[in-house]
Amino acid sequence: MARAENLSPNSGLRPQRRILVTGAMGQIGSELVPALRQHYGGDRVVASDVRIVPYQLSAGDIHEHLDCTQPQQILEVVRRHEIGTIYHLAALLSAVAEEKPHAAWNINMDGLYNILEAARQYRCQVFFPSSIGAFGPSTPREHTPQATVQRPTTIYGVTKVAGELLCDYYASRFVVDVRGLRLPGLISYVAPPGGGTTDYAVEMFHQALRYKHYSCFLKANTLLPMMYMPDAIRATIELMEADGARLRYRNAYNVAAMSITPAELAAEIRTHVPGFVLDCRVDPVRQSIADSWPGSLDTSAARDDWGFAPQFDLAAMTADMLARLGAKLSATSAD
Ligand code: AKB
Repeated sequence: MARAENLSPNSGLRPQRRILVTGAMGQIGSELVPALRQHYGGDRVVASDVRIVPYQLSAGDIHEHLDCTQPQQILEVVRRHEIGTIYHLAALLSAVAEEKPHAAWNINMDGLYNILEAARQYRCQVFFPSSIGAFGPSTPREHTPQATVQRPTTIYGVTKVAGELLCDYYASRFVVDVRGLRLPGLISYVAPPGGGTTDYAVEMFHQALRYKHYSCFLKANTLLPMMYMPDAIRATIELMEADGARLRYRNAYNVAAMSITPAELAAEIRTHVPGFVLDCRVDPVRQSIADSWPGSLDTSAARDDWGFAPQFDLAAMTADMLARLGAKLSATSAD
């Protein structure tokens, strides 16, 4: 689980109304929801997803079935639970979006529009997860600036750029307190990733521990920005608690903790799992998505405006990930 206890001192600013998380059963939501419950109290957080909850809810945990393409459902949940903050995580990731572009537009764009409209009407704060997918082949690839060319060539990227612009518009036109991160690839041992291009990294850890062998769907030298999930969860909550007057950007801030290739990740894993073998069976769709994305990001705006400071580099992330995933896999196989 993300370590919410590591949050900075200004985390004492607690919102009075409840917090709604959409897409709560996804890769980020699976760790953000427990972190928010730990930080603000379990009765303050409403987890929602269009999927049916497969697990036993702890006593007191609030869960709603919510389809973000249905505006009335959102308004009803926001009204009934007195929501003041919405973490809007429900979205299709890059590779799945490319398979289903119409669904991607519907879920990623209509969903965001409906959330922003509910936020406008009920004066909610909103978190929007943008992505490195909001950049494209004409963006400077190294040390990609905060403000730069954004002409993505994937439907996922199109929805992320349009989403950033819509967030900017609601912030300036309707004074909605919208905040966002341009997330890199996220590495986590809690929930399996769901259809991203950077998911190779999570798959590699699973396969290394199970079989000491992984066939990667990207070329071994594909450089992409990444971050360990505990850093992403902490950054998300810190951004939402930051002094709004200091935020120069309402679309989304560049964040990342490392830039790595599959070969570099494999070499680091090999220091803990001797004999681990990486080979590559390249998927042309996901390779072309990765080739259109930055290799590294300039994160100085996030550092300057709200103190972004990731704690895990490649070595620290790999050691923690192997220890925690290893423990989880052993516990599962012992069941
Ligand atoms: C994906 O690969 O689609 C996501 C992302 C970088 O936005 N992890």
